[in-house]
Amino acid sequence: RHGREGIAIGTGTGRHHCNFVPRFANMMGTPNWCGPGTAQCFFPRVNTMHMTYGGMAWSDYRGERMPSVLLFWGHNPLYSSPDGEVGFLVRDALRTRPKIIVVDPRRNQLAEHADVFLQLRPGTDDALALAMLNVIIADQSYDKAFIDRWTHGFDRLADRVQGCTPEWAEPITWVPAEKIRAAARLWVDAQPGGLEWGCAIEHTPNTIQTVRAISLLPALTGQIDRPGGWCLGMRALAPFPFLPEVLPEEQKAKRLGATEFRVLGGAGSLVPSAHIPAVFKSMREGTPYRTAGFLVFGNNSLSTYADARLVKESLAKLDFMMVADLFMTPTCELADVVLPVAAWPELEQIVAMPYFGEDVVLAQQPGERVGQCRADEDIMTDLARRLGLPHSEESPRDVFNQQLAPLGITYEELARNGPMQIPMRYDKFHERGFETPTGKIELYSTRLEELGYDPLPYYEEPPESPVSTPEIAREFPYVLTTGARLPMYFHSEGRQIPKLRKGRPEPQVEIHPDTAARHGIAQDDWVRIASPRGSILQRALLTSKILPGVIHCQHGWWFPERKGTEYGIWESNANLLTSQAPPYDPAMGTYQLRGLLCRIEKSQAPDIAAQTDARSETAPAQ
Ligand SMILES: Nc1nc2c(c(=O)[nH]1)N[C@H]1C(S)=C(S)[C@@H](COP(=O)(O)OP(=O)(O)OC[C@H]3O[C@@H](n4cnc5c(=O)[nH]c(N)nc54)[C@H](O)[C@@H]3O)O[C@H]1N2
Ligand SMILES: Nc1nc2c(c(=O)[nH]1)N[C@H]1C(S)=C(S)[C@@H](COP(=O)(O)OP(=O)(O)OC[C@H]3O[C@@H](n4cnc5c(=O)[nH]c(N)nc54)[C@H](O)[C@@H]3O)O[C@H]1N2
Ligand SMILES: [Mo]
Repeated sequence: RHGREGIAIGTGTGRHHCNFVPRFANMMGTPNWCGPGTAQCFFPRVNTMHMTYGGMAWSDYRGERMPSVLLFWGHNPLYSSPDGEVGFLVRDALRTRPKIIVVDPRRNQLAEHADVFLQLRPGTDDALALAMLNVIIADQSYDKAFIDRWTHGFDRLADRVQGCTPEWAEPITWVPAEKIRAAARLWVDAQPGGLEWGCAIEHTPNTIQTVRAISLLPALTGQIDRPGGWCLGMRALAPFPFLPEVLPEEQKAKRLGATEFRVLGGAGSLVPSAHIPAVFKSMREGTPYRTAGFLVFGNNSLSTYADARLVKESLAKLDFMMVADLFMTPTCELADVVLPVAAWPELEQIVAMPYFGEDVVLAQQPGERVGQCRADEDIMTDLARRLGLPHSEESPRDVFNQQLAPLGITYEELARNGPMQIPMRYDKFHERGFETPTGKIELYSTRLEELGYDPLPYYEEPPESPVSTPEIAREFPYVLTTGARLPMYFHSEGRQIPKLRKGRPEPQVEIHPDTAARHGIAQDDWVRIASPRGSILQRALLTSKILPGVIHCQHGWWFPERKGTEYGIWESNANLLTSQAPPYDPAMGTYQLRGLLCRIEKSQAPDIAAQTDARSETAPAQ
C-alpha cells in the first residue's frame, strides 16, 4: 500500500548478518535501510578513507615489524576490539614498547602508559588534529619526497591549517599548546607509526572533516603501506555482493536524506543508507512519504538511537513492525512479530579481518543450535524467496562462495583447511597508485569537492557547548560524553547474563571528585544527569581520570530483570539526553552523541517497586 520505500529495514552494528541487511533491502526494492551506526560509526571512516586513500588503512601488527609509535585517538581497543584491529594484536604491539600518544577526555588504561596524553574537551578533536597538522607543516618535518610524489593538494592544506597553531587550539581543546607540539613531534620522530581511531570522532556533527583531518597525519610522515606503518589491507575477498544494481534508479532517488547527505546516502558512500532522523520523521509525519513498516534485524532502537522518546513516538505510528533479536528487549515489546535468532556460535559465517582490509579469513562453523531460533541470513533468504525477490535463489553459502572466489576456495574447503592468513605486501600503491581520482592520497579531496563539500578539513565548534551556547551552559555547565565501552557489555546487550552483570550491576556516571564535592555527591550516590532534553539516573563513580569539567555516562542501560514491558528503559538510558535534531554533519548526516551539555545533582534511588507494580499487569508471558 505504501510502496516498497514505505518499508524500512533496520539493523544494529557489528554482527554476522550486517552486510546481508543492505543486500536484503536492495532485493526488497527499498532504499531505506538504517542503523544507529551508519552515520555514527565506522562508515564515516570507511567513506572518508576511500575518498582520501582509496581504501581503509590499518596499523601493521602482522608484518615485518611493529609500529614504533601508536596514536590512539578517541579509542580504546583493549576494551572495544572493533573493526578488525582486534585487541590482542594491539596488546602484542604494546609489548614491543612503542611510544604512545593518547587523545581522550578520560585517562583510560592506554593513557596511563602514554608518552603524551592529550586530555581534550569532548567534541573538539577537529581543532586538535588541525593543530597537529599545523605543527608538522610549520616544522617542515613531513616527508617531502613522499608528499611530492604521492599526495595531492599539499599547498592548499598548508594554507588551510596555517592559522591553526597549538596556541589557537589550546583554549578550544583545553589541551596545553606545548603538549600538542610534543605529540605532533613525537608522532614524526618515532615513525613508523600506526593510527588507532574510534567512534568518538564520529559522534559529532563535524564528523567527516574531523576524520579527514586525523587521517592526514599518517600521510605527512609518508609511512603508508610500509613495515610498521599504516597499511592498506590485502583485500583477500571479493567485495560483498550488496546488489545495488537490483535497486531501480527511481527507488534509489527516494532514499530518505540521500540528496542532502551524499556521503551517507549518495554517491560518496560505499554502502548508501537512509538518514535516521528522516526515517523516523517519515514514520511520524508521513513526509515526504509514509514509512509504515519496519523490519529490524538486531537493534534495540529505544536504546541506541538518539532521543529515545522521539524514537518511541515514531515507532508507535507504524502499521507493522518486526524485530529479530536474541532477547526480548524493550524494542521487541513494541513489535507485532518477534523472531528469535541464532547467536553467532550457532551459525556459519565468513569472518574476515580487518573489515574492508581482509588480511585473515576464516569460516566460522556452527556448534549446537538451541530451540527454534534461526540465523538472520536464513530469515532474510526465506522472506526473499516467498516474495520472489531477485537473487533469492542464492543461499548464504552461495554468497560466501562469491566472496571467497578470488582465493580460489569454497566455504567448505576453508572450513576444512582452517584460517587463511594472507601475507602482508607493502608499497602496493607503487603498482597502480592510490585508488582515488588523482591516483594519490588526496589531502585536498576532489571527491568531496565534486559532491559539493569542503575539500579541506576545518574546525567547527559543537552546536551545544560552553562556547556556542553560553546561555545553555549557565544552566548545564558540564560537557557530557556518553558510551565509552565496557568490556562486559556490547551496547545494550548482555545485562541479563549474570556473569557479565556481576561486573557492572548498575549504570555508572563518571565524575571528577572535585566536581562531585561541589554538588555534595559521594561515591555510589544516585545522580540525576540532566540535559536540555531530559534526565536520567546513574550511580556516581568518582574518578580523577576524567577532566573536572566533563561528565561521562554509560549508554545501553535497561533492566531485563524488571517485570513489565518497558524494563526500566526510561530510567538510565543515555539517549534520553541526546537529540536527533539538526545540525548534522553536512556530508554524513551525523548527530551528536558526545560533547553535549549537562548538569548533575544528587538524587534519591529510583523507585523500582512503583514501576514494577504499575506495569506488571501488561507483563508478557516469559
Ligand atoms: N565490549 C564492547 N566492545 C565493543 C562495543 C561495546 O559496546 N562493548 N561496541 C562496539 C562498537 S559498535 C564500537 S563503535 C566500538 C567503539 O569503541 P572505541 O572506538 O574504542 O570507542 P569507545 O569505547 O566508545 O570510546 C573510546 C574512548 O573515547 C573517549 N572519548 C569520549 N568522548 C570523546 C571525544 O569527544 N573525543 C575523544 N578523542 N575521545 C572521546 C572515551 O573516553 C573512551 O576512552 O566498540 C565496539 N566494541
Ligand atoms: N548515547 C550513545 N548512543 C550510542 C553510542 C554511544 O556511544 N553513545 N554508540 C553508537 C554506536 S557506535 C553504535 S554502533 C550503536 C549500536 O547500536 P546497536 O547495534 O543497535 O546496539 P544494541 O542496542 O545492542 O542492539 C543490538 C541488538 O541486537 C541483538 N543481537 C545481538 N546479536 C544478534 C544477532 O546475531 N542477530 C540479531 N537479529 N540480533 C542480535 C542484541 O540482543 C541487541 O538487542 O549505538 C550507538 N548509540
Ligand atoms: Mo559503533
